[in-house]
Amino acid sequence: MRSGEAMTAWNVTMSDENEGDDDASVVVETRSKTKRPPLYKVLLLNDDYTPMEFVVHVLERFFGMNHAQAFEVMLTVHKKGVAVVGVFSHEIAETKVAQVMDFARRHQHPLQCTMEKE
Ligand code: TYC
Repeated sequence: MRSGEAMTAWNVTMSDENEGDDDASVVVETRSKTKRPPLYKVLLLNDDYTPMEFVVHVLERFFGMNHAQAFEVMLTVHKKGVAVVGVFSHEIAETKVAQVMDFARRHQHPLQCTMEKE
């Protein structure tokens, strides 16, 4: 099945008193449209004060990047102003944003991290 395509399932149900072993069985079929949950981009924003090494550390610590990847993404944010640093479910994205914002606040850096629906 292609990505983004709706899935069609057929649920077959029978009444309790009729187990389906004679002709009076009632078969009810309902079509279920199963939607995949929406995904959220986590964005890191540039500022003039947060040290580059701190941002690299954030990307390694909270987004599982190796040092080279983290350095590259940090430079993208520094040059372009913003970059997507990961795509997650709503709950995981919210947790990542909270972790980054809390870590930055504790270290007194103005680093900003936000999320938006993909
Ligand atoms: N612009 C910052 C500096 O020059 C570095 C920086 C990069 C800050 C990425 C935030 O998300 C950021 N020290």
